[in-house]
Amino acid sequence: MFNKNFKKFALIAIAVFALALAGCASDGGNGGEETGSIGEQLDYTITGIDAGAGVVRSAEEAVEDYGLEYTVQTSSGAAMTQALGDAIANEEPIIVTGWNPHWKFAAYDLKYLDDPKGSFGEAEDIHTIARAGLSEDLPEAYQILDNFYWEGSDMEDVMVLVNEGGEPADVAREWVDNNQDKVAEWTDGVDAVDGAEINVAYVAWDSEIASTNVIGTVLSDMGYDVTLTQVENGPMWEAVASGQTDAIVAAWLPGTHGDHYDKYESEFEDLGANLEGARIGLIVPAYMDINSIEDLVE
Ligand code: PBE
Repeated sequence: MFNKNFKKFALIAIAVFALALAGCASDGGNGGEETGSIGEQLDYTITGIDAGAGVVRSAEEAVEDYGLEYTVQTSSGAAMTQALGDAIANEEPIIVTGWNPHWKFAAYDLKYLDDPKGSFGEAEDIHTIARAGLSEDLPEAYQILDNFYWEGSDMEDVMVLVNEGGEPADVAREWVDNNQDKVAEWTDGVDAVDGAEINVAYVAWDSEIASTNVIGTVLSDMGYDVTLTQVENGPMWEAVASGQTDAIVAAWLPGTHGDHYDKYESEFEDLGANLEGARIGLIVPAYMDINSIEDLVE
């Protein structure tokens, strides 16, 4: 009897002691990764995307401008959103190079870090750029590209469905079918063609996968034989400047791609904004206890 009770007592004592230890670790500040500055927790890493992206270059500028100890780790847009999703699932800190329009704002509770030094510029527009001579060679396509204009919410609708597993071409088909009023404005007064070839280049950013597939579907419906060519950012600009591609709908201006734009400006034709009010910056989950890039200064 005594023996049994003693065993019980000992077990309870051990359990209480273990709980007390666990309590210390979780609110005390000496357990695992939840300790130290945000920089220490993140190994001073900002999760970037592809090295050619303007937002990565701006993030590197921010590191300079604010005197941060961080490095911007490059990978891809897909790797970034994967890392963001994993961090949020575990309620861990993460800082990503991000932008909108983007499905991640529909999927997660996120915030931009304030950027008082303006490393990421102001609001941006996304422009359509045509190669030199497109208006003479493919006048109908030129007209449609010139008319192409949609809202950030339109682009996000497409992005959300692609993120949920839809094939970009199928989702674009569905969007075009469901938004014939908008598409009719882009094709208004334009004659259909009979199989002329057109190439549109883009980078595999989720936003540009959406826009390029939509404009590709519209051009295809107008009779074009459409090829969408996926490239890196620098080569995309080179391609439209040299005439290797006919057009891009992925030009983020004036800041994000301003360097590429300035380099080739005389060699292509800027057809103006196809979307207004885009933005880039450093983005964190809303549960993180920081609000400004300045909060990363140590
Ligand atoms: N982005 C999406 C691109 C432009 C479109 C913001 C990732 C960039 O940073 O170059």
